[in-house]
Amino acid sequence: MARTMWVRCLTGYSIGFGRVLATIVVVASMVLGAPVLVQAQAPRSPTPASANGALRVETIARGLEHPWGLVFLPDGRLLVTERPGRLRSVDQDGRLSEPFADVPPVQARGQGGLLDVALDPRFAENRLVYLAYAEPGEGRTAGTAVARGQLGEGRLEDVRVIYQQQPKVEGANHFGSRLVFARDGTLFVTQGERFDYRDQAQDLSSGLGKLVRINPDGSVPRDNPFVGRAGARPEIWSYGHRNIQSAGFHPHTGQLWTVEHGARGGDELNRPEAGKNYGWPVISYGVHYSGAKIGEGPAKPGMEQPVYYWDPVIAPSGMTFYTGEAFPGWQGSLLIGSLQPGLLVRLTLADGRVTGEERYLGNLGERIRDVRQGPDGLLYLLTDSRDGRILRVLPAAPR
Ligand SMILES: [Ca+2]
Repeated sequence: MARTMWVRCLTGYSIGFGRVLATIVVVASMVLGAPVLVQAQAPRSPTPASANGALRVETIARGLEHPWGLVFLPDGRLLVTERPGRLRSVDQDGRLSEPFADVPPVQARGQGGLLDVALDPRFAENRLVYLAYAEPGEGRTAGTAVARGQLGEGRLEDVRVIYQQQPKVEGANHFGSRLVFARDGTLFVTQGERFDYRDQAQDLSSGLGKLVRINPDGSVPRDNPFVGRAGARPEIWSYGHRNIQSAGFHPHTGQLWTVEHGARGGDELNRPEAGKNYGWPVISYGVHYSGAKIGEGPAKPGMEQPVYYWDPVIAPSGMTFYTGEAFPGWQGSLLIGSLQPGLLVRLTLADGRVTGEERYLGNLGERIRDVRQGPDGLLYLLTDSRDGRILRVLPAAPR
C-alpha cells in the first residue's frame, strides 16, 4: 500500500504523518474549479550520524574478491559468492573452500558477475541452491539470470537456468539482484533496468526494471498479476524499479520489502504489491547524476510513493529483518547494508511505516554488500572490496 494521501488544498490544510516535512502539489487537473490534489510527500531519512562503538566486529574470513551474497547452511557452514564467478563454502573456523565447480558462466564486468545466493526452503531434503548472476549473451550483452543446482561435494550438480531477464542488453550496470523466497514457496528476483535502458522500466513487455515472481522450477505462478494480459511478461510482479539490491519478507506480516538504488538523492524503501507501478523513471526523488531533473518530479497519480527515501543516498545492498535475541530491542528492525558511505542502517518500523533510523559501523570505512542474521542471532556482513571480508557483528561489550 502506498503512503499516499489526497486532500483538497482549497480547504487550506495539509496532512502530515511520521516525519513528513512538507507536501507537494500535484496538479491533477488544470480545469478551473476542479479540486487541486495534494499528495503527501514520502518521509525522508534524517541522515543520522553513525553510532560508532555501539557494536563490536570480528573478522570471520578474508581474501574474498568482491563477495556479494551470503547464506548459512544447516551444518553451520556459510556459502558465499564472489562477483568474478566463484561460489565457496566457509567453515566455522573461517577457512574458505576451493570454488565449487560447475557454477554457470557469468559476465564479470562493472556491477555484473555472480551475485546473490539462496537456499531452497526445503534445502534439507533437496540440497537445491539458487544463484543470481549476470549471464553473458550475444556480443557484449548480458542479463540477470537465475540458475539452480544441487550442492554436491565441491561442485554443483544438475545445474539448470530457471530464469533469464529479457532482453539482454549491453552495459555493465544495474543487474539487481536479490533472491528471496515467499511463504508460499514462490521466488522473488529483484532486478534493475540496466541503467541505459531506464524507459523500459515502464514497459511491461520488457523484463528490465521489474521485480519478478517465479516458481522454484522457473515456471510462472498462475496468480501473478499480469498473467493473461497481452503484451505483458507474466513473471512480472511490480514495475517501475531502478535497481533493487535489497529484499526481505517481514517476519510477522509476510510482506515483501525492498530497497532500491535511486539516482542522486533517491534511494527508496518500498513494499512492492502485485501489479503496481513504482514510478521509475517518471517519478523519483533526487536528480540524475548530471544534476538534471528526473522525469516529471517526485509524484504522479497512479504511481506508488516509496515508504521512505534517502537523500543523501546510502547505496543499499543486502538486508535482513532481525528476529534474534542477541540484540535486545532490535526484533522486527530492518537492517540494511550501505555501500556508500559504508554503514549498517537500522530502521524501526510500525504499521508499515518507518519510525526511526540509526546507523552503525561508519568508522569501519567499508562498503557493506550483504547483511544476514546467523543462527546464533548475531549479524554477518560482507565487505565489498578486492580483499573482502565476512564480519561477525556483536553488541558492544558491557562496560
Ligand atoms: Ca519509486
